[in-house]
Amino acid sequence: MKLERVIVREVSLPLVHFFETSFGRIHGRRVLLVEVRADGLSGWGECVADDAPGFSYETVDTAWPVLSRFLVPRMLGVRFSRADEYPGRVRSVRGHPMAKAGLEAALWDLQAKAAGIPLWKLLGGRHRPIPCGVSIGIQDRPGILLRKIEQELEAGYQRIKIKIKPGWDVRIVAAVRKRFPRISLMVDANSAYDRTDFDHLAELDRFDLLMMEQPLEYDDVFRHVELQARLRTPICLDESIRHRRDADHAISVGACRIVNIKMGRVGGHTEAKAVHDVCRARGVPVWCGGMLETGIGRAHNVALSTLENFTLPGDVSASRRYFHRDTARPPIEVDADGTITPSLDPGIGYEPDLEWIDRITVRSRAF
Ligand code: OSB
Ligand code: MG
Repeated sequence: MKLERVIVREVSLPLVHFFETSFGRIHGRRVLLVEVRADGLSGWGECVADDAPGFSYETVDTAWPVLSRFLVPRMLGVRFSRADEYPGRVRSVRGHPMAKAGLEAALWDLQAKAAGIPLWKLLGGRHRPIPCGVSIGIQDRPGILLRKIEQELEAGYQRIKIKIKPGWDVRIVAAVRKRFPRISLMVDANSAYDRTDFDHLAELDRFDLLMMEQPLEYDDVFRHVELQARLRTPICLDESIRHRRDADHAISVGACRIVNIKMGRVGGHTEAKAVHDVCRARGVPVWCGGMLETGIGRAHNVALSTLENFTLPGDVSASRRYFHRDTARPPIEVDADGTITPSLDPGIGYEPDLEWIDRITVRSRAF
């Protein structure tokens, strides 16, 4: 296939409800959608970089020029047969995994469509229901959080993750546990703590949490080793795992017992598969993280989650939790048992809603 055209669109959507992490509160989402065309087919990907450099140094406004100037030109007009050739072509571009992943995702979708098979199959997954959890942000009051948890449990979600930060942690988790003694519960600190907080974090051990996600700085694997040695609760790393070597190193030194895989954070499906494989070989379970994706990105996450070692419920949930109208059709929905069954259609298995995408596009560039 020869890549004839690449279109990058920035879309902007309000969130149904604000989302707050230890980085701050957001009310809307800007994302880049990447479309690649060849042989009359279109492949779609989503770049998950955010408006602000909180979770990552990347933003929408860094991903745009990196895609335009350095990534798209390396693929345009190129004859390609396999999406996993792409990482080699962009290897000389340092970093910027989210920008890279957006384009790579579109290439995987295109390859799967050209082969007439679902993306999950091309990635090496198995058709099975994907267990889903939800991530619930920091709220103005504990009562609001309890109500939200109740709603999500009623919708069938299999695991609840709550965001924590200093001042919204032990007291809040205690209140949640008191109200919901037996649910599968975990916390995500998004790097909000440091080594002076170990005694405080150890207080969370008594709540029987499924895991504690990324308590310390993204570049501090060393202190995660010390913290994990002190905790009964498994540590799961998110921000710290940038690629397969990070996963290998973190597991080798005992910095975590679980790994969160986000295609955007590690630079694309090829690297995500490699991280998955490293973890599987070491007996470390993984789950698919989320970045408040719209439907296109969510569909990719569903496909990735069909790989064998994705054994824990992911942050792969219904689009309507975040957006009034999705970029994909049908919108990504979760069954009453808290699972998503992957589509059997070719590629990502969902259609981009072009009319809606046009309406929410704030800039676009065709190459
Ligand atoms: O750390 O997992 C995270 C959202 C934005 C940035 C980072 C994270 C998150 C979430 C949301 O927790 C997960 C979702 O998409 O539902
Ligand atoms: Mg996280």
